[in-house]
Amino acid sequence: PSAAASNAYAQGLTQFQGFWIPSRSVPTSSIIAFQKYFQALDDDIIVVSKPKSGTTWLKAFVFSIVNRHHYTFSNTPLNSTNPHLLVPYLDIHLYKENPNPDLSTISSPRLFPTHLPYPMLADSIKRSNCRIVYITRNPFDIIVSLRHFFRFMDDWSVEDCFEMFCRGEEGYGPFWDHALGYWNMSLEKPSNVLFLRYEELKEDPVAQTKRLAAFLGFPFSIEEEKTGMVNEILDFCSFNNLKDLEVNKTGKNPGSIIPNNKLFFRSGKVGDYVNHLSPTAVERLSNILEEKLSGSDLTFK
Ligand code: PAP
Repeated sequence: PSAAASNAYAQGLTQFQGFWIPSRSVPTSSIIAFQKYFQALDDDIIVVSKPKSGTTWLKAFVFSIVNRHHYTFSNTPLNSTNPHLLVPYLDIHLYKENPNPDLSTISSPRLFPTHLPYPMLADSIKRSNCRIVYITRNPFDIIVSLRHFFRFMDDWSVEDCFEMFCRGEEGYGPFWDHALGYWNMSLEKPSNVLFLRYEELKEDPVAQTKRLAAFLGFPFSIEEEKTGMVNEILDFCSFNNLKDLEVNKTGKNPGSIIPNNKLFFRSGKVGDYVNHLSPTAVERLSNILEEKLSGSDLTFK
């Protein structure tokens, strides 16, 4: 690995409450403020992901499902606003801009995305009856996606990213602890925590969309199922449709360090890692995962 990426601190990561936080974009003070002041409401929806696991997709998806009676596909704000601007993060945006933001004017259900691991969520979320949707993805594709994404600021090779990941030293890592936290909670409190996988959404989109909508408390009616609403939402939120919207092709979110919205849409495929990681590397990380996840039923293919 190159010197630049060989050390978590050199990448701007800070070890905080057991995880590596990219503290250039998420100062630990904004996490502390969120933990101290955030007051969850029972109908809040917390949308959680590790970077590059399907965040952009899930934000658009959850927004479209819960707002389907308010907007049509021609007037939804997703046509002109990138999902990250429309549904801002708790930690990266809201509590970074203001340690105690007024969130009371947001109409319900409030959607709050975050990359934070379960143990770092505000206690009020854990005590409330709100819903948490977690999306994860096979870590091999995450590594490749991360490497392409961060090329705008770091000259990492895929090997650099891979080595970091194997040590658990990536933003919001270790990956296995992040996933296990939400996995265990989804078993303990299935009506409050839903565990989704990027690959399952791709493989069986209709069933997963119905599952998500029912979990969120916005199930599809028989009439909606008959008239094709599930597929309309899927088509609207598909990689190709979102990627080709002008705002995502040529736009940039104001105030964001991400140079353009296009970066959120690369190839949107499952299994692209085979073109970037050697079989030896895949085997090595598979062994690490097996060890780290042993004792749980959580597995990644
Ligand atoms: P973020 O953490 O920066 O928000 P996130 O959205 O979690 O990134 O992940 C980006 C990945 O989701 C990219 O994967 P890739 O690099 O392997 O291509 C991106 O292409 C993919 N993606 C973005 N939007 C969609 C979508 N609507 N459907 C499927 N995949 C998507």
